[in-house]
This record gives sequence, structure tokens and C-alpha cells, in this order.
Amino acid sequence: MNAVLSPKATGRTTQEWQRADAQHFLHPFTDFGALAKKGSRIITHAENIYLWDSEGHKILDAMSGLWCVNVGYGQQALIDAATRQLKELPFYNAFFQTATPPAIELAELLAEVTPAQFKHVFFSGSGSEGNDTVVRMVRRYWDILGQPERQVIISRKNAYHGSTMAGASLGGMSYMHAQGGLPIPGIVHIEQPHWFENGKSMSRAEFGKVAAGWLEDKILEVGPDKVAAFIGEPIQGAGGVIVPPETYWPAVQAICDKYGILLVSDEVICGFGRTGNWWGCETMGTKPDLMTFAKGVTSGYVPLGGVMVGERVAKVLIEQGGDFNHGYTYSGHPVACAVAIANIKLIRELKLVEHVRDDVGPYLAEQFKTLEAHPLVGEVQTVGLMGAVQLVKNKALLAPFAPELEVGMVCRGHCFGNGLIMRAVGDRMIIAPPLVITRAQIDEMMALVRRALDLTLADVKAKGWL
Ligand code: PXG
Repeated sequence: MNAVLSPKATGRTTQEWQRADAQHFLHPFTDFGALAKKGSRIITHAENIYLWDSEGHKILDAMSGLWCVNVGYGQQALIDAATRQLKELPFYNAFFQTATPPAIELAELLAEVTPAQFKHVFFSGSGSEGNDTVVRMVRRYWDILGQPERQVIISRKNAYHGSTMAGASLGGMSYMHAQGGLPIPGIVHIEQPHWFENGKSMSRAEFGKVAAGWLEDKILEVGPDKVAAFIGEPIQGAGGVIVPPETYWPAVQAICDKYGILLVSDEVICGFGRTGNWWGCETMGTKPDLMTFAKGVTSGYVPLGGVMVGERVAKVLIEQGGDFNHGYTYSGHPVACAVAIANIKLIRELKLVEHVRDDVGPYLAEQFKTLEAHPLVGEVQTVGLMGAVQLVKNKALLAPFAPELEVGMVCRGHCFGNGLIMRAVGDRMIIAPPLVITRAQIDEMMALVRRALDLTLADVKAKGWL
């Protein structure tokens, strides 16, 4: 068991928190009844890359909260920025021809840290809302240009683009579509560029081109004059840290260019240094027209999201568009924007993008590579500070376990039990630690990962699953 310290006083015992939680709090993506019986884990405080629960267990947070706490917990600059702004002006809106200094300054700063085509931003409160804005904006763009029939947005199966009606529709999670009558009209999906699932009979390079070809097939099926945009995460995050072959994104870009289709890069996870560049599209070599961001923009300290709008779209909206009938109360929330400014300045000051690109990213890749020798591991992928370990039943054949055995969940249980937060997506174990992580902390994390894999192997053997 991981180190147990006396828990932080929170005024109630763990059982009291769990009881109140079960009685009143409906958690996201959760079987409410099952959780109420089991009881939630109560996280009470955090520092740097560590969390503590209400029982006093110290946990290494290798998921950065939920892919967002990139500068780590407890950064005073962000706390001060929020406090200052709360005192000065806790809220004012950006409707009715008004603006606040933090929203303007953040817009300016985002134009500096994003690729050259981006000079404008539309703010939202989250990544899901950002993608709702994307749907509205790309359709509006084609409307203004006199091509209102260009409505269809192509996305990918097993993509995650959020949980609002549009976000979940853009996403390719079938279990989400199964609830609530999704996807909404005009959104279609192609297969994902997941070599392990869909391409093992080919080389990775060959598969990348084949997978990009599925986009062209879909464009031709829908009709090129009906397609508005293609959206994708540079690296699928929630889908299991699926790193496409190097040949994939350049081929996708070429297809979008060929048919004049807008390319939208969902940078909610990949943005702000996660992949070793400021943006995942820079790592993957594309030049998107729109970029959705959220999470890392404030390192998750307060909610904020938005869409970077490239010159191609901005010019049309600004010069020919008239009113764009869309926006949120919290578009450009001054406190969120003040925290984002402090966060971006801190990323620059600590040189976190370079730290990921030149130091801890390559070190993580080297360390993860050693896991390939483990009997349970069939594939290992990393880019920057995102990593995936695919568990397999038969290493030589790369044959998966039967999904109902939930071997990934067994492994996740051992991670939790030993003080490590690592996610399981099916039998793919994934991490995305805070960008401030050091080499020594990666060593500490790797020891916990290896221990979880060994304990999982022992379980799997004992159950006769291997
Ligand atoms: N796009 C991407 C690429 C995301 O990863 C969203 C949009 C939506 O952002 P909001 O802020 O509306 O949640 C996300 C969110 C998981 C998990 O299980 C991932 C996300 C959210 C919740 C769970 O890995 N990503």
C-alpha cells in the first residue's frame, strides 16, 4: 500500500463524505447506483504532481487531473492571478459590445503562442462548448460563402470531442451515441487510425495512408460539395492515446486541401505543450483552420475553453459575416482569462514546452520502451508526455484478451492500490502526467507502473487467463 499520512482535516470523515456524495451528487460518466454502493474516493488536496485522499494516501497523478493540470498543483502565480481578478472584476460579459482587459490580453497572448494563421479566438467555458462553437462556425462560414449545402462534418470513430449534444455527436463513442438520440444530423464518422486495432496486417506507414484514404472515400460518398470540415485530435486521448502513423496527418491535410474542406484540430488535450510543441498539429505537421482548446489553457485551475479561428475563416466572418448568433455567458470570463494568462506566462518562464520536447518527453519514451519486454505488453506508444501501454494475451501474435475479462481494470486497480493514477481504456493503460514532472519523478512513476503490470500478470496467471 502507498504511504498513509494523517488525512487533512476536512470537517467530515470519509464515510460521511461518501454518504452525502451518494445522496446528492450525480457524477459524470458513472453508474450512479453502483457508485453509491461502493463509495467515491474523496480527494482532499494536492501539491505538484501528487494528490492526497481523505484517508491520507499519497497518489502520483499521472493523468494531470483529467489531462489538464499541466503546470502541476499549487502554482502560486495562478492562485494570485485568480485572487487579484476576483477582487478587481469577478465577472463582466463580452456581449453588447463590451470587453474586459484579461479577455483582450489573453486573446493577444493566444495569437502569439499559436501557429501563424491564428490571430483570433472565440472563448467558451469548456472543450465541449468549444466544439459546439466549431459546428456553428464552420456551417456559418459556408453559409456566408453561399454554399449552405456544405453542412457535413466528418469525424472519427473512437474520437472524443466532448459531451454536449454537438460534442458527443462529433465524438465517435458508440456508447455515447446510444443515449440521447445522437449523433445530431450532418455528422458522420470514419474509422480511426489505430494500427493495433485496424492495421496490423500492414506496415504502420502503409496503414497511415490507408486510414487517411478513408477520409477521401467518405468525402466522395457524401459529395465533396456537401462536406464542411474534418475534425480530429492530433493524438486521440480519451480513446486510448492512439498515436497515428507519421504518414497519416500529412495525407489528411492533402485530402482536405484537395477538396477545400476546413481542417479542425481538437487540441483540448494536445495543446499547451503536451506533445513537446505548443500544439499537437505542430507535432503532426498540419495547418488547421480552427483549433479547439480547453483544459491546459488554465491548467484546469478554473474552467475555460475556446476556438482559435484561422485567417481563412476569420476573414469571411469579419468582412462578410454580419451577426454570429452564438456565445456563452462565460465567453471570455475575466477570472478564467486572468488565470490563463498567468498559466501561459508560467509555461514560458519554466520553459515547459522545451522541458517536454528535449528532456522528460524523450526520457519517458526511453522508459516506456523498456516495458515492451514485459510479458503482458503488446505495444507501447508515447509522444511528449502522453503514453499508452497495450496489454495483450499473446505477445507474439499481439492477440488481445477477451474484453469481458477487463484486464485493463485489473491493472488500474493495482495502480490505485499502489498510489498511481493511470487510466485504463479497455486494455490500453494510459498516462499524461503534469508537464512539470522531473526525471526522478518519472523513475518513481515507472516503478509503480512496473509493479502494477507485475501484479496484473500474477492475477491473470492465477485466473488461468493467459
Ligand atoms: N475534446 C477533447 C479532445 C477532449 O479530450 C473535450 C473535447 C471536451 O472538453 P470538456 O472540457 O467539455 O470536458 C475533451 C475532454 C477521459 C476524458 O476519459 C477525457 C475528456 C473529458 C472527460 C474524460 O479521458 N476530455
